Amino acid sequence: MLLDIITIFPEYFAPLGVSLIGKAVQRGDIAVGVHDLRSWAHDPHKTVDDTPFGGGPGMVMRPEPWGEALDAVLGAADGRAQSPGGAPSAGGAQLIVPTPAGELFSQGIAAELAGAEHLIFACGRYEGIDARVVDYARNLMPVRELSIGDYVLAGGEPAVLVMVEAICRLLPGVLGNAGSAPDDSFGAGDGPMHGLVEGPAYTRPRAWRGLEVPDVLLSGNHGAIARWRRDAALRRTALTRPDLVARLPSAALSARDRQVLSQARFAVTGEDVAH
Ligand code: 6GU
Repeated sequence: MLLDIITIFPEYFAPLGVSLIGKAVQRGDIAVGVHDLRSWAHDPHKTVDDTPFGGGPGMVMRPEPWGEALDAVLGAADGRAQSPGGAPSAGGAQLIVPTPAGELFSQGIAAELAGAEHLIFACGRYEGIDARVVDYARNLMPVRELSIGDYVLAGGEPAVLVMVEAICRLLPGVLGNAGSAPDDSFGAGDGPMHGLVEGPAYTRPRAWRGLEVPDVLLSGNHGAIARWRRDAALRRTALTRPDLVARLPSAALSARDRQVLSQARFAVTGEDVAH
């Protein structure tokens, strides 16, 4: 997978050299290009922003550097794919624009994006990027405007770090333990934890400061352990994320699941689960 990140703060992406993603880059499973938007600003001050038409506070990022940046990043990818020259086209590229006004990023979107060949991230600062940049880019490639949650960051950079990590850990070979992803909270796919957050985990020692590991986890009874884990996930989800419980399809709930949820104070109806 090829990742290109366009930003006025290239230093922000140093963490991509660390941990699982850093190792995947070293192995060549992921190629990351971090590009300084200012290299496509041509005035002496390398200006990338201006005041908003119509007035109002803050600054808007000018379209010209963004247009050149996108053309250059697409052109370079075209070159690598050894396709004929000419106007930049977007082979397998998709543009991701982080913005608090975007669609909410989720495990499902991470899984979709993990199938892409080439992702380009356009990090906006100030009050955003001139809206024509996204209009222009939509003629070249699929574009997704994505938010990582209902709060406002000063810029898209930390959101891109979050999205890149969520996407890249789903690539084959990136996660140390290949079995981990299907059991994650929000489990991609139809694993046992699909739609739930994960319950607690324990390791040695068996007793620590007077606190014991639940006996069932030491029993060697895999069926009982799986059931205990599902019960714990249901209870924790009921407590911390009632919105997720409300979205569980009733067909996904066994009689035992319903019993656990109702003990966790969820009324379980025929069709779906109501608080
Ligand atoms: Cl993607 N960008 C900014 N600036 N703020 C955010 C966000 C993105 N997602 C949540 N808040």
